[in-house]
Amino acid sequence: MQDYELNLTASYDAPNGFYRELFLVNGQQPGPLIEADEGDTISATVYNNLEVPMTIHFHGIHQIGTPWMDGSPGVSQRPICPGESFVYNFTTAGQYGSYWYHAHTRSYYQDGIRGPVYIRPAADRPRPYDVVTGGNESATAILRELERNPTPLYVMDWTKLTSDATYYKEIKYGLDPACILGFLINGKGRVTCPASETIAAAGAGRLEIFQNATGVQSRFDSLGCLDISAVNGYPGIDNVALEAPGFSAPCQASSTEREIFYVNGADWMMFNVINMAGAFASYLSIDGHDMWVVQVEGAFIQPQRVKQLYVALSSRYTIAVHTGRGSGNFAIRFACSEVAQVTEQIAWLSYNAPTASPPQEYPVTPDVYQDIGGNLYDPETMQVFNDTSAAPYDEENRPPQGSAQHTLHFTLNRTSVVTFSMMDSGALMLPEMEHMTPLLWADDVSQPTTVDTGIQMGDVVDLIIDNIDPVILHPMHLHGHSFWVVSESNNELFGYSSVDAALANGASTVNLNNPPYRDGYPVAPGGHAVFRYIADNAGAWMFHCHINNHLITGMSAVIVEDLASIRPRIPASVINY
Ligand SMILES: [Cu+2]
Repeated sequence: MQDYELNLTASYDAPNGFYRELFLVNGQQPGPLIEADEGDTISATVYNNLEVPMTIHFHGIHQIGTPWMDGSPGVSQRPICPGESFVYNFTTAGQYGSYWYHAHTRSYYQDGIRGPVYIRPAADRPRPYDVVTGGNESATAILRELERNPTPLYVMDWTKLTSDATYYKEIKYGLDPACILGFLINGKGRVTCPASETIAAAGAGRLEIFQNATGVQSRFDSLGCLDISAVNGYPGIDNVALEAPGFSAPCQASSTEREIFYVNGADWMMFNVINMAGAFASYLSIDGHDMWVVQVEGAFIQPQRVKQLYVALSSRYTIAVHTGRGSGNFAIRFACSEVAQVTEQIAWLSYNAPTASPPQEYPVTPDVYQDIGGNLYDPETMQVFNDTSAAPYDEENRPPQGSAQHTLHFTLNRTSVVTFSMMDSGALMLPEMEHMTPLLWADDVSQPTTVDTGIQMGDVVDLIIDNIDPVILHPMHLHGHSFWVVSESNNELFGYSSVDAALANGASTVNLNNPPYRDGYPVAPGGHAVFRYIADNAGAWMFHCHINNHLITGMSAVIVEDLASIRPRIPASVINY
């Protein structure tokens, strides 16, 4: 049993140079690492010393047999009220790798309630390190050792206002809060204010996408935020920047600390990369270094050697990096990948002695692979990570063939400036859901965003997801399961009623042989994805977009799975909580 106590408090601080209220876990943000060996039980007692209701979701942990430990308010539990505590207790059996935990009430994880979880793989899991090292035994042994304690490399977004303040402005003024004050890396970073020509050059591609989709001419402000006032409900402002309507404050630079990773003589480093952001995905590259992606969302993969990794929102990747440059300082860059903003944060990979003073200059070297918009300087020769071909290294981890027992269809759609739906009906999950009797034991589970098609244990379920928005990508996350992405496209809707129908018509997007295995996956604007999973976990499971302001303005559903078999086992302590 791995025992943890998570003490949630509010504080006032300036991680990137600008003071605001924020939330901490055990006095820090992101929160402390929760670690275990595969098969261990984890117990985490959460003390809510905030003034807001809270639940903690262990993202990617399946909660097999303990759906009431999933931390979904109104679905798996009642929120932990201010001043109260709750014990999360669950097994890690059958799961290994990199996960995270975060607040699942409102958008509070963007205020700081987010932290990593790491489960060391069991000894008998097949590892792909030989592929990385070319069979060099000592190097393989080094990677095997590094795997015990990978270095944290967590990216998160940071805003000037709290998430509640943002939300209320969003609703009051009809503003899409699509502008952040910048990323943090491991909770650190600074605001830089690139020259307007630099922003314009890096953002040219996304400006064109926006203008083609909306017919509206636009531009970037000094924070790199796209002026989207023409498609917001509140006209006549440059953008929101999460400051105020009327915002037009110029970018102010800060000089706060950046994260530094000292190589310290090592030949290899291994990083657990986690996108803990609430709004934006990013492109990761490390100046002068290739990245070997070896693990994605709890499964080793056939390794890919790349210069750039698209880090989907809420997703986790483990990378091995050969640190053979000998000297110098190299930037680790996270550049926002979304249309809405050009912004970059860096950390340092340093060959200096840890006692030397930290590097200060903004790095521009011949080894830079991407600009502040994440555009590669040489896209012809620079390999990028390919999610589609990232099948699990374990060849037994393949989807069931044949027909699914249940095919559920979802349409990702912006139904107004400040509402987002994933139901074909356009229904929104309502905010008050968080405070209703949890669906796990509610008398009536029928709601406009509940999907109950009589899924029984062992059934194969296909989720067809069509994204009909012309601009916005939605990173979709399923609770309680991992799934195989058996079809995807970034420019075509699925167009069939089922995977069977697609196969019968020779659809080239379908892959039942060696698809990626994930618990979250981005669905591109105008594109689709089909997730296939086995119903092996009775419960009521959230399925939602992980962009916080989409989630809390409606883009969420609950899939009911054989509730009858699990209800008699729900502990009284959870129901009566
Ligand atoms: Cu979304």
